[in-house]
Amino acid sequence: MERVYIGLGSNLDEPNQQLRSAIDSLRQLPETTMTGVSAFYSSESLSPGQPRYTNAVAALETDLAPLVLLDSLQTIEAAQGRERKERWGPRTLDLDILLYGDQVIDIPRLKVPHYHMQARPFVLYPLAELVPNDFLLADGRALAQLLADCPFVGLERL
Ligand code: PH2
Ligand code: MG
Ligand code: MG
Repeated sequence: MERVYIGLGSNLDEPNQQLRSAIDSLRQLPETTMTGVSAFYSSESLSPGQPRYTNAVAALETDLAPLVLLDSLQTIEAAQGRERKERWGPRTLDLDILLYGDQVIDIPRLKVPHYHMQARPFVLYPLAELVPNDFLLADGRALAQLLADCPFVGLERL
């Protein structure tokens, strides 16, 4: 079993409800147990002119291999109406593998730890709710240091 953290995001079609549906679907994944879910957080989109996002992080214990898990997440995204048109377009549901045990993965389909997570308060603060204070990412970076470098600005805890 590997401990995995999934970032959830939505900024279309009732984002809070999209996240609740996605959490239900994550709970149903085979060979997987959900061990925690953060609070929901609202923030402006990083892409100007888009609706606000709701974000959260879920903790899973899973026997699904990384790419099998990624396929499962993309199936859930598609079932909730995710359309892949432009990169960084608005989306009904985005499910990102943030961390997969202590693995560092760098292949075209999947980069773990998730790229740019260190600069995204809507990822780091919900993640911090689910892990110990001395938590280290797979690449050795301390979450506490990333939080110190990424102020809680523009985030609203729902
Ligand atoms: N995701 C993006 C682009 N911008 N902004 C917020 N607030 N939350 C997101 O999850 C987000 C974003 C692309 O994945
Ligand atoms: Mg994303
Ligand atoms: Mg994504």
